[in-house]
Amino acid sequence: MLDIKPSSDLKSLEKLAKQIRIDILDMTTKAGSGHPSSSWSSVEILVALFFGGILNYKPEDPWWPERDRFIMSKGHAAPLLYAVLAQAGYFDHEEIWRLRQVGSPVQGHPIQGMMPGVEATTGSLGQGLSIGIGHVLGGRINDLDYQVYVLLGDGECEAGQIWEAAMAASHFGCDNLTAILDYNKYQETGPISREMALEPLVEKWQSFGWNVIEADGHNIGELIEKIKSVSSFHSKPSIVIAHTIKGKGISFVEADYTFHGRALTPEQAEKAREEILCK
Ligand SMILES: Cc1ncc(C[n+]2csc(CCOP(=O)(O)OP(=O)(O)O)c2C)c(N)n1
Ligand SMILES: [Mg+2]
Repeated sequence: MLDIKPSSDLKSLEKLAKQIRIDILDMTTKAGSGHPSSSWSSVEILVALFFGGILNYKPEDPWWPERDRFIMSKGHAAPLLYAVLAQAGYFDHEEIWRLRQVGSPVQGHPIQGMMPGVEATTGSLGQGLSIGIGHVLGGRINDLDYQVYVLLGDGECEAGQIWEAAMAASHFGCDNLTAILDYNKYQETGPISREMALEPLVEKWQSFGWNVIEADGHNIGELIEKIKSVSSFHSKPSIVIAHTIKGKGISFVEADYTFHGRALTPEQAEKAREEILCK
């Protein structure tokens, strides 16, 4: 555990990102399963949101009505979510070692109510943006002023429900909704460009009535600045298209998309640890 407060300086946040990469490695290697490469892809995005002074939350009161909502729509990256929630103080860090154990609340995909801080049950891809819109509309009814953030995968954006939600969000003027797209250019079975191309992606989201910003998804400072900047856009939802590398930080995982959905062997894990710690 590192002693990191929300809004820590950039050097501390980078150190935290490294620690979270190690936690993801150790959790999935111990479990012998899971999605480490998908988790490593979004580390800096979650560090920016939770520790870069963007999300307003109270770990001691997880259901605080005015909290900002964070929905991990790409739910298979659950190891990352658990590692971040533990660092944020939602639960004891030791809990993360129960990942994927039979009877454990630290399930392979996040389940709302099982672990504090898990806002939504996800893992069946395509649903998180719709859940986010529900929070926006619910906040209006209840006169609550919060921001809603949804992390999407690019393969996930091949699901039709995403585009139905994209239409709905602009129709309902959800300007307190921000999607962040982990654009690592790969899904489970191969490159997005081959499986079902998304480009031209900026134009697509714009044509659905969204404000679109692009960012380097591994640059914490840039992510904080760009995600914060969207609050100045009124009447439209926003999306930050974050360019990332699947398996970021571990060369042999970055180079091989077939690592999706499998843990590293103990030997590979030692090599990965050296790479993470050396960078
Ligand atoms: C509705 C649905 N279909 C298929 C799957 C199986 N599946 C799990 S992860 C994944 C690929 C997701 O790719 P992407 O959104 O790009 O996430 P990444 O791991 O690259 O971050 C698929 C197809 C699923 N979880 N849900
Ligand atoms: Mg992807």
